[in-house]
Formats: sequence, structure tokens, C-alpha cells
Amino acid sequence: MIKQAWWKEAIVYQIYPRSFKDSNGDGIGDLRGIIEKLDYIESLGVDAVWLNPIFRSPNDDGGYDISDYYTIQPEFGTMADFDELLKGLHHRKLKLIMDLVLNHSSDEHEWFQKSRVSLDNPYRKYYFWKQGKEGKAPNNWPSFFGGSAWQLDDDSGEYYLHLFSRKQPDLNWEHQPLRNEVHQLMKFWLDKGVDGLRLDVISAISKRVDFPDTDTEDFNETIRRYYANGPRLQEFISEAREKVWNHYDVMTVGEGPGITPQNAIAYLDEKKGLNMIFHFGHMFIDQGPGGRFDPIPWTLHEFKKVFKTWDDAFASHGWGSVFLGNHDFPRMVSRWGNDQEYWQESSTLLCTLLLTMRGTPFIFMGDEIGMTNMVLSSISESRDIETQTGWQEAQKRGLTEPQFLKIANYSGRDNARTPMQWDSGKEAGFTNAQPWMPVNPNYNRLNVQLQAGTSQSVLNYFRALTRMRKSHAVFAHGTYNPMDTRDENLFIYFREWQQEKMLIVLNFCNEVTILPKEVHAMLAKRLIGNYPERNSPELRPWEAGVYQL
Ligand code: ISL
Ligand code: CA
Repeated sequence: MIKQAWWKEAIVYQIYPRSFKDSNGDGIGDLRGIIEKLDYIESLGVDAVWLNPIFRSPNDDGGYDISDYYTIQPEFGTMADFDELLKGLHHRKLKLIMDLVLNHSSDEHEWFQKSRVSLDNPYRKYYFWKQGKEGKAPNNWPSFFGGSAWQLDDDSGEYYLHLFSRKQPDLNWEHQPLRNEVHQLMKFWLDKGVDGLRLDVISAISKRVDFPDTDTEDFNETIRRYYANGPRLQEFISEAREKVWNHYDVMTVGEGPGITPQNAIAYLDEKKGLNMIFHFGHMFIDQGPGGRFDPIPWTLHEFKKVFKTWDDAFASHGWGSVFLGNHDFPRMVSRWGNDQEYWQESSTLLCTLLLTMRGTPFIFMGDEIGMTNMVLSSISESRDIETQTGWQEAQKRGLTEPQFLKIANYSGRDNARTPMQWDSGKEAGFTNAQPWMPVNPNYNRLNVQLQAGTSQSVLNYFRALTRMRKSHAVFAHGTYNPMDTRDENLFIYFREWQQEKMLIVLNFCNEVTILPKEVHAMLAKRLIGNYPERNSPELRPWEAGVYQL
């Protein structure tokens, strides 16, 4: 019997360990803190946990700069803590997906320390080293984190490539001994019983290694054409599949700026590819050519179009993820909903979308209680290198701090990294010390404890949604057919599989919207909704409903 792909039916809960729960009073979330909360995680009705990186790291980029792939970040705990956490998850039939960062390492990794020593040591080719041109960087590639993607290393007089921060030198996957090292470290974690791997920036492990200048100012275009989707990408992925993943019952999900509906299928070959990818189509619709700190207005029309385009891409094979927020983006209710007068309604509407869409839903910790963006009152409060370097770039463009803060408070990653809000006690029950990042001041009216005891809370609505999704296979396996309403406020779609047919109705705005007559006629049996049920063609602001046809 072909093992059903568990990951197609799973609901995944993403935990950013640094901000989830501090168990030892140092203000930093840790593995024992997650162990303390296993019953809570189980109570959500999810099936798997994705942990952001937990390996030793100098924390230049929130752990995405790994200095030892075989050691747990000391602030997070020990390998014994990891083993206990994995056992605790498996005991509750929960799977663990780990986050492996393999496009780059930390510059404090021993590979890089050895690589930089001389021009001809065996580690030199683990990274990309190049002579400068006329005393400048080898080409004009910009880093994700501002400035050039090349750093001059005085010792050897050559530049090294770092698409992200200068403390994140890119690993050279063209070099077989490096790939062998990567295969070894994957096996180490899979031998421990890890169920899935999230492969960070996997789209860039093969890049344009002839390193031509980029000919566009559009950063996302530069990623697509120069950093990602290089000529040997499928080769590197299928080699890892053949040498490692095929020998384990493991799910692989690739994260990849630059993955498009056109090239996504190439990543997901049944025999030689990944199981799933995260795509960013919807996550870039409010970004102008300058990327994250160049926000532009978005429309529901575009938002719906992205979901349709990607669903078409995976209509017959391949598989996608569905997410509306994570550690790299602002809180979903603040970005796509209304975190003021319609905070509850828009939080529950967005959860409804997440859990009725086609594809594996990934819910970011705190979105199940509707956590919102947090306002930074000065750049010094930011803990994110992307915001800090973004500010340096903004100053070159003549922006004042208040002007840049307004942008960062809309689109910055700090928004997603404030501590989880457990209760209305000190520091929201996250820590009894000074937290590494300030707690959102709204914690005393927005927290797990308050919502656990309120039947109509976002938390209990989320739990009802996961129960509903698990009891109707149509949500995991069914087709997705959006209804193209002329109305800019309505997002309506059908899900259908075998004898089951569902209609999902979302009113994505602050106004009352009248349903088309033919839709109102179908609203017979409501499975779940975020307003008291009534029979009316009028949808209330941010009203969501799931109907069985
Ligand atoms: O933030 C983004 C663009 O402004 C995203 O495109 C993100 O940088 C990109 O998708 C890669 O993200 C991943 O790798 C980064 C790390 O900073 C992110 O946290 C991680 O999700 C470098 O490892
Ligand atoms: Ca701690």
C-alpha cells in the first residue's frame, strides 16, 4: 500500500524558538520552553511542528548563520533537550520539521575559518572567492541585507560572496566535497528521527557562477535571474534525494525566493525532486522594485490571482504550501486584515482561508490567537539585521528615521519576532527575565490564557477549523475553484472531492458586501463561521463562512 504522503494532509505549526517560551530565565526562548508547551501545541489540532534553526550560531541573522551544524545553539539548550523534545512530539503523534540553512554558513564556521587562511587550502573551494575588478567588487550584485553581495577579505586579498549578510558566506555547491559534507549533516539529523527538512533558500544553491552583472534594478528580478534557479539546481537536489532522502521517510520542503509558477514544477519531480515548496507570489504583491522596504498598495484581485496561478501550477502534480505569515514577514492580521476595529473578524477570516485552501497549511506561532504587529519607536529597538541594514540604505536615499520607521513598522520582520503572548502576567508569561525582544504591549488583552477560556476567541475558532479540516478530506485533497466575482471585496471558492463539495465565502473588507444571488442561494449548511449564523445575502465586515453543498 503506497504510504499516503502525511505531509499532504498535515497542518504545520511554525515555532520561532527564540520567541516561543523561555524556561530558564535568560529572556530567550528555548527547547525546554517548547517541551513545557507540548500539550498546548497538541491542543491546536496540528500535525507537525517546523522549528526555525536551532543550531549553534552567532545570531547575526536570527540563527540563519550556522557555525556548527551538529550542535544545538547553547542558548536553546542541549542535544539531550532536543532528544526529549523529539520524543515528546512523537509521543503526541506530532512530526518535527527542521530548518536547514545550506545556501550559506556562518563566517564563524570552521570551514570558512580554514577557507580564508590561504588561496590554496582544501577548504578554499567550499565558498566563492574571486579577485575584485579595478579595486572593486567582482560584480554589481546587491545583498538581501543592503550593500554589495561581495566582501573583501584582507588576509587573502580576494572577495567572497554573501547574498545575505557578510557573516553569511555562500557555500559553493559546485564543489563535490562540500556537497558530501552537506549530505553527511543531513543524515546525522535524519538518523535521529527528524521527519522533515525545510531547506532554506534552496533556490539559490545553484546560481550564475559566471557572475555577470545584474542588468536590472528590480531586486526580486535579480534574485530570479541571477541568484536562484541556476543550471545545476535539479542536479544538486536529485543528488541529495538519491544519496540521502530516499533512504528515510522524510518530507522535504524547499524555501526559495525566485521560485516562480513556471519553474516550480522543476523542483518537485516525483522521483528526483523535493516534496513541496514555499512560494512567495502573494508575499511580494505589496513590494515594489526595491523589495521589502519599498512597499506598494496591494489589491484583493492580485491576491486572489496569485492563489489561482499557484493552484494551476500544482493542478496535476507537485504540491504547495499555504501560508500568510512567518518569521520573515509582518503579522498576517496587520498585513492582510484589519488589526484595529475588525481585529477578531479579520484574524478568524484569515485562519479560515489558511485552513480551507488547497495545499499544506503552515500557521505561524501566535497567528492562531491573532497576534499583531508591534510598533518600533526607534531603529535601536529592532533586533533584525534586515531592518538595521535597511535603515542604512534608506539614509543613503535621504529618508529620515521616522519615515523609515513607518515603513519598517509595516513590512519589517521584527513584527513577527515579538515573544509569544501566553497570559496577562509579567512579560506575557514568556519569561520572568528581561525578554530579548520587547513583548507587544497589547498582550494583556491578547493572549492564550484569555482566549482559551472564551468560546468565541480566535484560538477556539482556530481549533474548530483544524477539527473541521481533519474531518473532511476535501480540504486536503479536493480541487480549488475560485468564483470570479466582479466584486473587489469578495473571495469565494469551491473545494470538491469525490462526493464532497464545499463553498468558502470571505468578505475581505471593512464594509457590508452583498452576495451575488446565486451564491446566497447555496448557503444552506454552514460548517463554521466567524459571525452568528443568519440567512441574509449581506456579508458583515470580514465575515467568513464555510458551507457544505
Ligand atoms: O525577507 C525576504 C525578502 O526581503 C525573504 O525573501 C527572505 O529573505 C528569503 O526568502 C530567504 O529567507 C530565508 O533565508 C534568509 C533568512 O534571513 C530568512 O529568515 C530565511 O527565512 C537567509 O538565511
Ligand atoms: Ca531561555
